[in-house]
This record gives sequence, structure tokens and C-alpha cells, in this order.
Amino acid sequence: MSPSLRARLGSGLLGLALLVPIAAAAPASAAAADFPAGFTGYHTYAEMSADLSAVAARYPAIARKIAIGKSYQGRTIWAVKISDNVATDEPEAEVLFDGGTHGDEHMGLEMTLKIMHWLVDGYGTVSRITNIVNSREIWIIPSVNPDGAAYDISGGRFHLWRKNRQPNAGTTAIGTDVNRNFGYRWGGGGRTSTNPAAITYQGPFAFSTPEARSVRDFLAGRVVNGRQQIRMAITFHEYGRLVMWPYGYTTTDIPADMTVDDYKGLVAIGTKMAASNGYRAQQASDLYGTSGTTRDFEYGVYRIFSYTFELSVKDYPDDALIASETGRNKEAVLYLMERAGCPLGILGSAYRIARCGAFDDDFEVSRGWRVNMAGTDTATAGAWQRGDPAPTTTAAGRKQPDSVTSGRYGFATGLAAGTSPAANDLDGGRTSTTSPTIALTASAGQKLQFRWSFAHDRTASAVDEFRVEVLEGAIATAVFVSRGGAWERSASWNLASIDMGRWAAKAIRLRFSATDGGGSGIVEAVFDDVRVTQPQ
Ligand code: NO5
Ligand code: CA
Ligand code: ZN
Ligand code: CA
Repeated sequence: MSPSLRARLGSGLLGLALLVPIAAAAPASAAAADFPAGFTGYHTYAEMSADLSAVAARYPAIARKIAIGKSYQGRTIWAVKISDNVATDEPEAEVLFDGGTHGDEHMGLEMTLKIMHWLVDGYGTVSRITNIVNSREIWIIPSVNPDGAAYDISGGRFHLWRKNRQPNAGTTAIGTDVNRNFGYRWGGGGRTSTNPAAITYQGPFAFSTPEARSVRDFLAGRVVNGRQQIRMAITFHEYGRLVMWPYGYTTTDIPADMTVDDYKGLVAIGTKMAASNGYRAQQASDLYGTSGTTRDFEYGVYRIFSYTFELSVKDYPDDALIASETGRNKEAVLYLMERAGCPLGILGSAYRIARCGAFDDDFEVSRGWRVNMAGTDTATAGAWQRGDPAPTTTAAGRKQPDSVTSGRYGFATGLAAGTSPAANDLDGGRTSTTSPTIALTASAGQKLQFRWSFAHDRTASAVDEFRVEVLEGAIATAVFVSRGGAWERSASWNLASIDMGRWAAKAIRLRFSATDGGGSGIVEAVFDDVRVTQPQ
């Protein structure tokens, strides 16, 4: 929208007239209504469900219909997975398309069904489609809020019904706006309401709706080996012909919970998609502020490059417009699926080399590193923590740096500053943190790169160190060691670059350790932006 939402809110009456159900809700068990005349080309819930079944039956090698949860009224929320070897979870970049989060925005469901059909019907004959299906795992959730959609067409007329159909305690007002109910910076701000009667009601708490929970749980299930497999997503809404990137919760272009690189990539990809469909590209909050949206959750929690598309130029476009409105997005969605293999590659070959190799972690979200994985660490204080380090300074200079090299988070030996520089530094021995398994490719020229800082005071010695090892099964090989000595060493960021040739085609882990080997001196280590680059 929200021109649509804007129109509904624009009266100054918060669209209250629209909140009154015009007809009583049909019980879920009653015969499902079809769309009103002129709109019967849209899929009802039953027709959508039957289409997914037909596709899964006709293309069993590349399509699967999967239940991801149930709506408040008990309708199954369906997903379709499309990929070669569809029964196997292969290490391929994943993409998510969803529609129907708002009950009255039926074009989004049509859009997702079109995407499904472009893929399955073109597979094996259209080489671009075949390549996408073979190299990606595509998830499609056509109707996130099936109760809202069914109610919207109940009685053979439209009801402008946006929310789900969940009752609210203490009021006769029905429904929560599912696109205000996700648990990232949930609550308040912009066009988000705490009033159960409002069309943008956020719900009593984050994830109070079964519909948002179903999407949340589905996304959580796509974390494999510590890493969210879904790289890019579009959530389809209506209307206004917009392509919007995160965030909606703030008008700041690059807030603390977005990296500069991600911002550049989000804008470049959004702008590129908009150039192909003729929509306007903008940050979500340029339209109006929101909180608890699908898109903010997907980027904020998982760093999925997630976009909201507002389809169409009006509410309830008649069914003759389905083909053209969905068709104009074909290039954008094909491009998104192709780009999912290396989103930041849009920024040029330096990014493709640095950010799309066998491993890339900016530590902005948890990606499965484990502190003291072997249980043999000896440190008594200052164990590794992922987060935003607080600066510490002695008379001799900075010991723990104030900031990291990307975004706001890295790994540090004790994030907090405490009451003195010695309060939260490393003490008593060694702390280690170990990466998830990394599958190196067979190519020569892969490099391990990371940014690091190691500081100590003049009581240090060579038993104090910052060490990086490659773990191959039980064998640990040190590839980088920086030792302490009896001098004051201040925090400073350095780049390490290590040839990984001997581990090509191997599955490894990385272990980063820091040791305070003696005395009560100050030892502080920090690292960020660990990558295995791919060759030029
Ligand atoms: C959306 C977007 C601003 C995310 C919303 O008109 S819409 O309701 N589809 N617009 O307000 O949730
Ligand atoms: Ca596959
Ligand atoms: Zn919407
Ligand atoms: Ca970082």
C-alpha cells in the first residue's frame, strides 16, 4: 500500500466504517464462496489448494506441497517447494515468495501461483527456468492468511477484510493484521495500532497469530548448519506498484541493524527489479512507518534480502488484469531467483569474490558459532561473546575497540567495558569459538580472510596469544598466531589473508582462540567479517 491502506485510513476516521463486518462470517465449514462476478478468475482457497496438489502430482520430481501450519479457523497454510531432487535438502540458495498476508489483496496469491507455473511448466524446455530450478530451492506460500481471504469474499461480495479472523479478548472486534504481528521490533510506530478494532491492529503480543507463527516456524526450519538458507524473498501485497526494501520500522536508511554493504545491495537489487516491472523502488518507510512486518522480520532476524511488492494500481483489480499485472513481474522474479546465488555480487566482482565464497559471516546475526565447543576452554573470565564491544582504555591507550568492521557486531573477549579496563578482559587461560562446518570448493585460490584486533598491557608475554586454526576432523592446524610480549599494545584493526589451498574440496571448521596465559594483565581480542573468498 498502500495507497489502498492510505485510502482506507485517509478519512481521519481510521476507516472505522470498514471495520464493521457487513455480513456475518460464514462458518469455516459452510460451502466456500466463489469470488463475485468479474473476479471468478481469482483462486479461492480450495482452488489454490487443488492447483498445488495438481502441480505436485504432475511434477513429482520438482514440486512438493507441504503444510507449514494452520490458520486460526483451521485452514492448512500451504507451501510448495520447487527444485530439482525436490525431496532432498540440497545445499542450494533458497528463495521465498509469499502472498495473501492481507485478506483483501488477492493478486498476491495469483502472483505466487504464476511463479510456480512459470517454473514447473518451463522446466526442461526453457533453459533459463531449468537453470533456476536446478540451482535453487524455491519456496512459495500462496496464502499466508487464508481465513481473511475467505471472509473477504464470503456472501459473494467483497468486505475489504485485511486481518485474520482471530477474536480479541474483551471486544467484539475481530482480527489482527498479520503484517504487524511479526516479532522483529514489534509494536507501535507509524501505521500500526494497539486498538483491536483498527485494521492495522498489531495483536496483543508478537506472534499472537497462528498465521505469523506458521511463517516464523517455517523460516526457523530453513536454518541449516547454523545458517538461514533463504537468501532472498518477496512478500506480495496490494496496491501501488512499489518495490520496497527494509526497513519499515525506521526512516533511517542504514540503521544499526543493517550493514552498509547490505543497504547498497538491497537498493541495487530493488532498483534493478523496479526497472523491469515499472514499479517505484523505495525504502518501505518512505511510504509510511510500520512495525512487525514480514519483511522487517526476515531481514532483521535472518538478513534475508526481503522485499515487499505492492501489486496493481487499485484495490480489487478485476480478473482480466491478473495476466498483465503478474506478467509484468516475471523478469523481476526470475532475476531475484538468479541473484540469490550471490546477492551482493550485484555490487561488482570484488563483492562476488569476497562475499560469495564458501563462507561469509559478518556476525550481525547468529550463524552457529559455538563458544567452548570441545568443553576444554580454561578462561575464567572474558570468554568470547558475539555482540557490540564496549570500548576500554588504559593510560597507555585503547584496549578493546569501540566498533567492529561491519555493522555493529563481531566477536570479542567480554563485550562489556565494566568499571575498569581489567574488569571484562580475558583472564585465566584460553577461550575458543568454533564455526559451523564449511565446505570448501575444489578450486585453488580460496583465501580465509578476517579482521582482527589483539591488545595487551606490558605485563603480557608470549604465552598470551590470538590464534586461528583450521579443524579437519580431529586435526587442528594453526594458520594464524599473534603473540603477546612485554609492551603496551593498543587495539587496532588488521586484515588477515590465508591461502586455503591445502583444504580445497574439504569440509572444515575454523576455531578462533584467545589466551591469557599468565598474571592478571589485560588481554583483549576482537574479530569480525570472517570469509572464505572465491578465486578471481
Ligand atoms: C503494507 C506495506 C506497507 C508493508 C502494509 O497496503 S498494504 O497494507 N499492502 N501495505 O501496510 O502492511
Ligand atoms: Ca535441488
Ligand atoms: Zn498488504
Ligand atoms: Ca560485523
